[in-house]
Amino acid sequence: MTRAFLGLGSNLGDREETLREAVATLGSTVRRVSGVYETEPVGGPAQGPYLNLVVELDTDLEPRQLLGLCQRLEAAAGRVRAERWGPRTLDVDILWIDGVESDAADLTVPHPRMWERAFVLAPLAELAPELVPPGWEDGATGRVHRVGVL
Ligand code: GSY
Repeated sequence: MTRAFLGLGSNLGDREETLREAVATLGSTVRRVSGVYETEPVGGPAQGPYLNLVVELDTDLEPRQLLGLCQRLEAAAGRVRAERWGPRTLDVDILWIDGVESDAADLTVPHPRMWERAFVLAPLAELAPELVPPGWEDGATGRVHRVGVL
């Protein structure tokens, strides 16, 4: 079993319910779930605020199988790939997998932009502070506000 962290975000439809269903689908592989954060959109066109959280998994899936699972969760939430960095019902990113570094075009692990995004670092810091650079609050992009738990 390997520890992995996924970042989930939603800014269309019933955001909280979408996140709840995705976490429920991950089932017994879920070890811990961070708090839920209301976050300012980073990148892309003008769009509404996101709800973001991070999930810690204990998984026996290979990285590419985990990527497939993330994509199936997005499809199940009705995600339509209309616009790069545009609004979406659900985004599921692999952030980190213990012991894995991958530079493939479709699978970069650790996630290449996670270190500069407050909507990733704030929830990740709750679960794995050792992965988060000290002083990240000063450099990370986007305002975030913890609104509770799922
Ligand atoms: O990369 C994840 C999708 N996404 C997000 C997000 O989840 N939260 C915020 N706050 N901004 C975002 N921009 C993109 S793209």
